[in-house]
Amino acid sequence: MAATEHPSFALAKGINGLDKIVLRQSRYRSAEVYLYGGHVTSWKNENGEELLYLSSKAIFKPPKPIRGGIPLCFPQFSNLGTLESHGFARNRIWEVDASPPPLPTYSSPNAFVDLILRPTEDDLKTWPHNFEFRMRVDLGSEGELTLTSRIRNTNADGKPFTFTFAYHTYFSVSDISEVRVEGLETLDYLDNLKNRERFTEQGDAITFESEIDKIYLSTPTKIAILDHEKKRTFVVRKDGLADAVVWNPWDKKSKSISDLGDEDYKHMLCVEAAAVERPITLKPGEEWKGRLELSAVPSSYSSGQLDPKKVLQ
Ligand code: TA6
Repeated sequence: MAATEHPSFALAKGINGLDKIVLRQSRYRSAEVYLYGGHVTSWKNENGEELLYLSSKAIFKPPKPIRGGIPLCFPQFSNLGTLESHGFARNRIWEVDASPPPLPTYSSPNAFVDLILRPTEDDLKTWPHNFEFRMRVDLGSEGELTLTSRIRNTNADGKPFTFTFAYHTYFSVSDISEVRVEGLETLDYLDNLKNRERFTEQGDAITFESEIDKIYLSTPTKIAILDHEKKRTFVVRKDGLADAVVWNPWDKKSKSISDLGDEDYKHMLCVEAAAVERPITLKPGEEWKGRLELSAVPSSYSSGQLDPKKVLQ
């Protein structure tokens, strides 16, 4: 599988011959992004351990979105509009952006790639707006993974457009019943399992014992996912994305999702940096930026309780 080397990334052939980008920071620290969907499918730490969940039943064949990794939901989150669920960005072929506008690099030496998506003729029939969606995927020297999206309205007809957005990240966890999410306590959320009715979260960390599908509103910019068994904490930092979606289909719903293994819900959790409650409107020439930074840190448990203050500082 010959890879085409570039100073900061390698272009290679992935599953079903789909083009993918490989970012390397060291022998084991790596990340992979498919041009199909601009989709991060792998993020590995210094021990070569996979940090993202990717379904063993994932279908790498357009137009089916890839199940797992980090799907991009744009220009519509879920069924909040007339388009297909989660919009079309995740099942379009993206390109490597040869001349991206400058953006600070987070890692030195640089391991990053710039991708770009523009609407197809077909897209313009269903969503009649011209845009440039640029995304930089950056793998940092400490293994942190940063996705920076810049969406520009390039309509020539003076029309603004409005969209919702999410980085639909699937984290790999050892045992969902042993996982806690810190940083969303006491927040209001819309419950997708109850017609998006609005509720307020209880005061303690979120734990998991059944299906969950909640949109937390106006969250802090940092959220922690504590994997007790792996003594690992994922820290999610986000900018320009006010909300966070937490999803686990649990056993029954899993059986209705063909490209998800029946037992896989035990080893995955979606915590998605999102802009849902207040859709983003851009006039022609305007640009929105949404940044997601993921890091995985060893967590020193005492009594299974990790001091959220330390993590979320
Ligand atoms: O982000 C949560 C959610 O909207 C759930 O409602 C569930 O449908 C999930 O996304 C997966 O959606 P998908 O279209 O990828 O099957």
